Amino acid sequence: MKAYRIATIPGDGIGKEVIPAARRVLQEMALSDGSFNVEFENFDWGGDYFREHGAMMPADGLDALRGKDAILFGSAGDPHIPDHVTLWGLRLKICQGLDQYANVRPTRILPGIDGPLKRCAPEDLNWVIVRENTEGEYSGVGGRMHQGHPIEVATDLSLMTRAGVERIHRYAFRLAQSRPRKLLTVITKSNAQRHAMVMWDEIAAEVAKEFPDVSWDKELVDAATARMVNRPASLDTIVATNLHADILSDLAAALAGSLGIAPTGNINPERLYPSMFEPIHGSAFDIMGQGIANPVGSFWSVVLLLEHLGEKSAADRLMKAIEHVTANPALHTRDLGGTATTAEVTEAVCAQVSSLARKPLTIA
Ligand code: NAD
Ligand code: K
Ligand code: MN
Repeated sequence: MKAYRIATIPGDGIGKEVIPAARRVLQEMALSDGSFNVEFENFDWGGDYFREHGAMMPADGLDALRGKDAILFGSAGDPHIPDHVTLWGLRLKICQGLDQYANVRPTRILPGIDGPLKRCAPEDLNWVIVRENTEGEYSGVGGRMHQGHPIEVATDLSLMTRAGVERIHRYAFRLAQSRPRKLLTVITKSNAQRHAMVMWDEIAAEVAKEFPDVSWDKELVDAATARMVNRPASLDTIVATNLHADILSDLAAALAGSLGIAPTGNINPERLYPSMFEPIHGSAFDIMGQGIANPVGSFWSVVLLLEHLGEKSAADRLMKAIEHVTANPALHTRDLGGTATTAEVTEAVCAQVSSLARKPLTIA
């Protein structure tokens, strides 16, 4: 039997609550599927590790991840450590170190969940945002001079390479091509950012020629926020820079009902390195330790992980189980206006997963 080696990195805050829940669900998937197995290795990296060792993860941590088939990640962010230290010390280190350059973020309105867009039917909001995940505004290039003095200067350079931009556009066009509507919107800000973003636009137009069957358009990032609210059905696949997509995808998640639902995959498309799957949310300091975090974003991330491993039928079964559970308001956590706990939602999804395994799938 196939055995997948999965690394789990719960990290900080509610990551420690939702990733054990996701691990339980993935274990249940394997047990009830019967055709594959999962071997977990847990890494307790993050804020606690930092307090003990002075780093978010060990220096040779990436080596421990390289041999895995996939990684399940929670969140980096601790109330007592600056955010840029936790993020750069763990999540960005892994994404850049394992060249997970395509960050893929699907958004849909799941059954039973009301987004704030009351006039929007679920079929009118079905997006996937592709985020450039290794360079751009988060290249890490920059510095501070004369710190604390009146003449202080600080920079964070948005560094873009032709190779980096070309590969993310090609990934996005290919993804758009694989979806029914074959529609791609390229997000830009080339009116104000006249060097890197102009190159971004030019390369989009070049790559577009390889995909004559994909219709594409361009939208400035600020206008894109309004378009997401006013004309959600005009969008399908979206490609944006690291910072722009970071912001747009939190908006997308909120429009679909909650930040607690949205999943993502940090993908190395060439499969030279393992890809990493995580909910898009962070440590949620305001609710951590209470057992009320919504685990759906982590479960949907397991769906993406299973798809990545080629376990399509298991992925479909888990997605059906998630949708069955979201359709029941009694199983909504507080972010969705309900009172259910993380544990209750986890149990319900596990029960549904094994009941779907026992009977043949029916078309809803
Ligand atoms: P956040 O996503 O942690 O929380 C924003 C709001 O959404 C909070 O009110 C929170 O309660 C709510 N929320 C988020 N996930 C939820 C869930 N599963 N269920 C219910 N409610 C949920 O964002 P933030 O407050 O801006 O950041 C907190 C920390 O997390 C910071 O240290 C930040 O740097 C870090 N962070 C890490 C990642 C990551 O590791 N990928 C992503 C975002 C933020
Ligand atoms: K996360
Ligand atoms: Mn973010």
